Amino acid sequence: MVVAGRVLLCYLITTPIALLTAGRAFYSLHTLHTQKLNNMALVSEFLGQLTLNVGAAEPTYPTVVPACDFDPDKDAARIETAIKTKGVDEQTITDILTRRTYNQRREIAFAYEKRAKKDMITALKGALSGSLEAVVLGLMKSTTQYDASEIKGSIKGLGTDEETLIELVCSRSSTELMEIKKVYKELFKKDLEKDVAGDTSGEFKALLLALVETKRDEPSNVVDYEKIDEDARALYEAGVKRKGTDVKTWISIMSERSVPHLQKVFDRYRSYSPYDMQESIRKEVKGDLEKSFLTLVQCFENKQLYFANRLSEAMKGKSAKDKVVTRIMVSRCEVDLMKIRTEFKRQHGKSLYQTITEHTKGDYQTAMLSLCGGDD
Ligand SMILES: [Ca+2]
Repeated sequence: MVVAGRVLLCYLITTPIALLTAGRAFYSLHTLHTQKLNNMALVSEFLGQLTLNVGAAEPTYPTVVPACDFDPDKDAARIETAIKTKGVDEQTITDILTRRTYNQRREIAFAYEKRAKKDMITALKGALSGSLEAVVLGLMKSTTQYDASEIKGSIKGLGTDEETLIELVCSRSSTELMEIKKVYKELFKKDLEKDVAGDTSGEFKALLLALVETKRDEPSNVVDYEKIDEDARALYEAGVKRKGTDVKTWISIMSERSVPHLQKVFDRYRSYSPYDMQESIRKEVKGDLEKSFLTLVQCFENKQLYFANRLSEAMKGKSAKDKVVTRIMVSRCEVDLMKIRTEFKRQHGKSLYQTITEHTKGDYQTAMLSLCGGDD
């Protein structure tokens, strides 16, 4: 009881700090240094961004929360020793970095650079390899930076990893996409819209671009039943009712309406169509366009269930699809992984923790279990 109380107290104390530091999430290490100059303009810009972020923030259900009794110097020293250890002490690196929030990891990197006189990320890159390296380097990015980098990774070079691109663009909220666009530009000096347009075509391209434009309405307190009915009928008339599909109408409704509105539209849709929205998508369109619409609708209905199902699929075979598992665990651990765990257990009868235990191994498994944060 005393222990539980202490942990709760620590959480209550660290949560406002996490909120305060959340505004810094998009600052690069470079900016972190510049902040020390105590430039008034920068401070006011920082405060502006902080207000903006907190105002737009949805409630989060993280599995990774601020560590209590956090000492960045001590962590940095342990990581320095772990990197220098012959054969590299992966366990210590994993233990520390998977149990600190992004903001704490940045502080560790700052402390590391001060003491070791070199960049921690570069040092980690040299010390680690394979799936574990991907996890640790992913954790050194903010959620937004990570999402932006994953999108970049899915479209760079010859060919496109459509599956990854669809997951990222169709599952992220408008607010998240707005932040991703900003960070994408900062990181890669290119517009996300242009890169997406350059790597896709046809109606698939039109849908992704409409989403990246982030024209979605904010949820409203007023339920507009007329509009709900109108949209439901329009979706039906553009698809199941007619020969062929008026994809343009589907795209505009699904990229511009708020999520709570669309949830009601899909309910109402059943009074027009013999098939529900997902069945209708499967009947009307194919390929990447079908996958994109399905991802969108699944996320509108229950985003955490969508991720739970993605994780389950990625761990169906004998060996897990590490890339998919890593991406979801790293990108959602400070967002909604706790809820994904609940959906996973409910839908698949087995806990996410148990499933990871059975389908992964070694240091990578340790890292995934640590991000998972516990059994259900
Ligand atoms: Ca049709």
